[in-house]
Amino acid sequence: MTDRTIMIDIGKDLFGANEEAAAHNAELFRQSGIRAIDIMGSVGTGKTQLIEALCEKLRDKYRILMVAGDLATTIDADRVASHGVDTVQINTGTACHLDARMIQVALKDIELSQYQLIFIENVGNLICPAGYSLGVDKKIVVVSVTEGPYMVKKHPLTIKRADMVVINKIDLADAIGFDMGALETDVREVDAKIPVYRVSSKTGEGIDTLVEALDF
Ligand SMILES: Nc1nc2c(ncn2[C@@H]2O[C@H](COP(=O)(O)OP(=O)(O)OP(=O)(O)O)[C@@H](O)[C@H]2O)c(=O)[nH]1
Ligand SMILES: [Mg+2]
Repeated sequence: MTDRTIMIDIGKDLFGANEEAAAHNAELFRQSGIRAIDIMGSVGTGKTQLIEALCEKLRDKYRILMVAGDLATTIDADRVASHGVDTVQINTGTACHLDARMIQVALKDIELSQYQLIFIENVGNLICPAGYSLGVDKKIVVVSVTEGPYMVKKHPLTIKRADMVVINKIDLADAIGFDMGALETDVREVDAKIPVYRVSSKTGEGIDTLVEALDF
């Protein structure tokens, strides 16, 4: 073996640096008195709609900042801003997830102490965001009934790293014959203790229970 071989521990270099930045964010949130929530889920699962529904319930009680992560556009930040909530859009270009450093940069010029709550909408997919801590208090995974029955089975790691699962679009379940009980069983097989909530971010069904569960 040549003595010029350099062993690179990708896990340590990449994820280690991210964990440091995440710890920094967590400390910043703590000092500013902010609760931060990372919302992950596939494209179109209803992350933005859920944030809109939660903002409607919570905006009179808390000053909220929403950070939207997308490859391109300000569509999601604009949607949430229409509810009278402050927003920041991060366009990741090619990156399929947010990381802790992106959050640092996005919040750099913002007076955080004016907020009590930050919703971070991660880039839409159930794979990449799971590996990158952002320094938040809670990670919510959103799966919806329109994505087919295997979303949980196919993404166990993402479920394992989450604090809560939200099954969204329950208003459509009957129409497409979706078995929500089976999906919940899949979640339980990955993590027996993780809380699961069924909601329709569109009709508002289940949102009050979710707000209570989030302990606001
Ligand atoms: N019927 C129904 N439609 C929903 C619900 N939640 C979201 N939608 C619709 O589903 C579509 C996608 O919702 P979004 O909130 O944009 O989904 P997203 O996860 O933010 O999507 P990306 O940011 O593109 O990854 C929109 O047309 C929403 O109106 C729901 O509970 N019920
Ligand atoms: Mg969105």
